Amino acid sequence: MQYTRALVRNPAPSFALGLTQSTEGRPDLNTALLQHRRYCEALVECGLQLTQLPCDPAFPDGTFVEDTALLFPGFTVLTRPGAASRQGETASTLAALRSFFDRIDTIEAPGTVDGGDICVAENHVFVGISARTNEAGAAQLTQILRAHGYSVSPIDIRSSKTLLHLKSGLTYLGEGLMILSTDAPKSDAIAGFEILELAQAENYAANCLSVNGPVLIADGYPGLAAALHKRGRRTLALDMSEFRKMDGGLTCLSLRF
Ligand code: CIR
Repeated sequence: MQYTRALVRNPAPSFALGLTQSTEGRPDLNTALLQHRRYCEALVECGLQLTQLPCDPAFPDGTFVEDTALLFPGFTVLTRPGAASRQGETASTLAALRSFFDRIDTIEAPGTVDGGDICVAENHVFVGISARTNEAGAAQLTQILRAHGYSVSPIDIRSSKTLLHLKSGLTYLGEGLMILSTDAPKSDAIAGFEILELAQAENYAANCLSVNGPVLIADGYPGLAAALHKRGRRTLALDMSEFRKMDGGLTCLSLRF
């Protein structure tokens, strides 16, 4: 899929107060801002025009914009994030989306959906059921997606102690290629794809992102880089250390469309 635009949001001054299960320590705001700037530059290098969402210290996790909406050609779904502290982030996402989309569906209570749980592979969508995306939210989303001609498979990740979201451990890079961490469930639903399973030491790198050809990968994961180069894919490696400390990855930092 070719993208022309993305929504992004700078890390807020309160970034270090966000939700995390990581034991890697407190992130440094200035380093996070530099890493975010480099991430934005990489998106521009891939041909995207960026829209900056307003940064609000009331929402320390607000930089992880992916969780607040799902964007498809011609329609969009405003999510209802599973963490109560994040539900207010959608208001500014909605305001920005109104400039670009006529059709905006919404996930309603008691449903919750985080964008990080949604993996789109061509016309098929994998919906992670997690601590953030509940069954009611998944059911609402499934109905919306089917009405737009997408097929949907749920993947339950609630038994995983390490995955926050489905895409923490499974991402689709186009051309039939799926990247999997060792802790991603081996669902029958992904049987038709080429599976590239990472070594356990590279599990964090499973969250990677293909943008109009180049693949954005986290810096420091040579196994994934080599496997992608072998398949003729160009990679752009980005230092993600400060976002990793807050359980975030490459897909989380933007909404592409
Ligand atoms: C959170 O726990 O909600 C944030 N600290 C991290 C969200 C990462 N988002 C994503 O993977 N899509």
